[in-house]
Amino acid sequence: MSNKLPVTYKLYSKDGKARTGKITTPHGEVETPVFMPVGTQATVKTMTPEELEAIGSEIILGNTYHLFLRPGDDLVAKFGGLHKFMNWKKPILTDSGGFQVFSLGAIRKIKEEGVEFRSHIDGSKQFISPEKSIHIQNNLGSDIVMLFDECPPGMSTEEYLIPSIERTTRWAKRCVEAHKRPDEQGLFAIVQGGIYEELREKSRKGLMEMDEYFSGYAIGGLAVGEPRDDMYRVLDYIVEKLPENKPRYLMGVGEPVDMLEAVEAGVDMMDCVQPTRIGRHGTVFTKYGRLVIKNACYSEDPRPLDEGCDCYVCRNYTRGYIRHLFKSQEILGSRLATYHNLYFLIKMMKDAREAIKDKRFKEYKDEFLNNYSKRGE
Ligand code: PRF
Ligand code: ZN
Repeated sequence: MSNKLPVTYKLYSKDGKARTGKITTPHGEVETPVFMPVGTQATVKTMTPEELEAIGSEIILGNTYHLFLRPGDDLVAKFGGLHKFMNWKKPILTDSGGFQVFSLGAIRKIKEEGVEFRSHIDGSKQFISPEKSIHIQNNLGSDIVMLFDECPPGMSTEEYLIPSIERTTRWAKRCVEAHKRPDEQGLFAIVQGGIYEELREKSRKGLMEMDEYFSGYAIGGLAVGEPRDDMYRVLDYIVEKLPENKPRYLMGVGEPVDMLEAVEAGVDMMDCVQPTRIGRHGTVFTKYGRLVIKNACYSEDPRPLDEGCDCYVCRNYTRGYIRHLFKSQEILGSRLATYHNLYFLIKMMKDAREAIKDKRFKEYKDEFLNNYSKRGE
């Protein structure tokens, strides 16, 4: 392996612990902090790659678990990898399957070797090990490959977490050894440890012994049912202990309030299915909080979804029209709401970057949160 990692980070500026920077990958650059739309099944649901580019997405996610089950990573490799398969030319990060096996595969058995589960598609018995997860991700050809980890439930006890962290650290070593394309795909390690600071530190230390192989670090095992304050406390504790010259990625967090807290603690990357999922079902983000477009009060509302938004949807369509689309179960409703929600979070992160550069992040965050909790409309 050459000593130059394929994914690198350059720090631009700091305001407190919040920071701006740039990640460089084989498929281009990403300005951070960044929100990453989730494209579980080789598509960000309802969005074409051109639309994703139009709203300023610089990187998207794919999922090892789903693509392994369908259409299969060998098939994706035959198309030249995930970028070509789905016609997305910018960076892709793939999650390892560690989390999806736990949240979707109803029947599962965790062993030293790997995890047994049943496919959510046909109920067939399946197995993913650290080596297999990396093999699948090598086939998918993502720019950033996540290590195969265990994500325990948010309220797990220390007795449960200690052996779990130790196993995740042993799995990390196996992932590093199994990685066949270290010059083309960067590896990100995942710090676990639940809500306990000592255990977060234990996980971080174990992983950082292999730091030379890692292009970045993720914080896993948060936003999985623990109280909000515990999540904020853990972030405040652990993020600053990660290497300053590598990106830090908070996995599975997409609620605006949590995202800004995370940025304040020094997080650079975040992803979540929430904006696309709630959008498809008619809930949209606005400056003054969430809005459920199906509600009767919007039937004659001539305003855009969010009066403060300048996205394509808000420049061209009314609440009344979009409500009609949802009531009539027209696909365009889901498309427009998804488009706006993703734009909203990407714009929020862009504004956060500007605020950090100008050393006024705290003011930006307080103003955003003050408006967001108003429900004034
Ligand atoms: N591990 C992995 N993916 C994840 C998580 C994790 O802990 C989470 C937790 N919020 C979301 N996605 N591999
Ligand atoms: Zn909009």
